[in-house]
Amino acid sequence: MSLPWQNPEPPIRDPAGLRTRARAVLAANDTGTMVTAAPNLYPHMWSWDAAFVASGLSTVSVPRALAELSILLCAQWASGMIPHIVFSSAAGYFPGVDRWRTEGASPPGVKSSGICQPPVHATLLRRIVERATARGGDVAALAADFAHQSLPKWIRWHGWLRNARAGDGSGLVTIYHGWESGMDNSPRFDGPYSRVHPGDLEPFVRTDTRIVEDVSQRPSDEEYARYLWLVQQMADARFDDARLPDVVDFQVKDVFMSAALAAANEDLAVLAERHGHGGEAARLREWAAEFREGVDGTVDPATGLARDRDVLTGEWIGLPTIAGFAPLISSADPEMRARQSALVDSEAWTGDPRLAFPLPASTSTVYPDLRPRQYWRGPVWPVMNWYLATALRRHGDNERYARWREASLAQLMEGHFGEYYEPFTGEPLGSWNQSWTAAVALEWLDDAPGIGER
Ligand code: 2M8
Repeated sequence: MSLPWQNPEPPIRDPAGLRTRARAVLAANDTGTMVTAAPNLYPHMWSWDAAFVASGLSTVSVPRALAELSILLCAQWASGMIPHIVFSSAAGYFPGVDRWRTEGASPPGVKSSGICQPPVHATLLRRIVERATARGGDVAALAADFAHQSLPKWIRWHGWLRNARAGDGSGLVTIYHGWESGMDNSPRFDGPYSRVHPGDLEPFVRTDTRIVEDVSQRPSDEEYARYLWLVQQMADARFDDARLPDVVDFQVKDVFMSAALAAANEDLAVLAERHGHGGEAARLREWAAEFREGVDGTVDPATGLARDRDVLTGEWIGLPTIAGFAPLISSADPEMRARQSALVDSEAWTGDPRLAFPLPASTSTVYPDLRPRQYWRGPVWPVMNWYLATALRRHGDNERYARWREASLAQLMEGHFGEYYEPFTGEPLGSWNQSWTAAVALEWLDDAPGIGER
């Protein structure tokens, strides 16, 4: 059968073929200094993409993986924040650095955005270091040295999140833009965005819809106007952490980001103990506990899903999105984990018989306003599935991990390395040859023991 998105490349026939092609995608997206998030749509480094990319790269070359994280760390702000975009010299992405007006705030010589993304880095760094340690020799020594040298920077990053974004002790990170969540236009944010009313917005011309020609796969112009309005509000306040609560029209306690931070604090504590910063471990574990409890406390007893909270209205946001499974990343409560695991297997999620592959979509496939082709409103995201699966395995769930691995590899054999996939047909959508998709393909294939299992 010829499918409309059939790959012009020869079909991938086996895991070895998938590995070769995934490596080729990362090599082609490598500018020599950074692996861009995607060839055309995203010609720069994105913060959480870089962490997944580094992990995938470490299956090929640990030094190259560590170099990727070094570039990201070079862009860390004096406050400790790691920006969500580190710009390369390429043109063609909007909003570019000029729109962000971060000069003077970002380190000298670095062009960056002024907001952040989910803190998955320490979790993936631990994975890279453990992989290198298992290999032994020079690579192990290099990774240990990198961990030792970079730990203070990762700790400052977590400290900034704890103090600037969760200083209220709620164990929940505040985001000031949907882009900070990484799940830009998820229905989670429809309520908060409905209260963002762009004022005197500088005119803009989008580039993304020139590259993804089927505009229904991307956010609408109305959504973009709101995104840019928030950028303008923050740039006008010079991204001053103390002023943001007073000036930004979008403020959400992000449960998924908080779970990622809880897990990453645990991982950083382990790295600190193993690599010469043991005195920091207790503080990192306190943060881990704070965010773990914060996330557990959001779970809706009626649905079993974790919720975000709109800071400006005080309302819970309990929509059925993949973020509702945040406790699978962070929770230590066996009952909570069992309930969430049963839920993820249900017909509203991976048990939906209409799915092309039994993998969780970004929004429940039975949600009445599901948009199966539109970005974070319905498609399946390979990077999310791998991240969640590794969290499941870390907590001993080898069975579900194995099932998701098999389904993910079957999905990826299609060969486009799509940014996201239509859940019912398996059509690759958004950008093709997306770096983090290639990276997780390499990780699934390598199938090293889970973090913390060594
Ligand atoms: C998407 O976000 C950017 C804005 O940051 C965009 O749409 O232009 C999201 O999927 C985000 O999570 C991801 O990091 C980025 C690059 O892959 O693209």
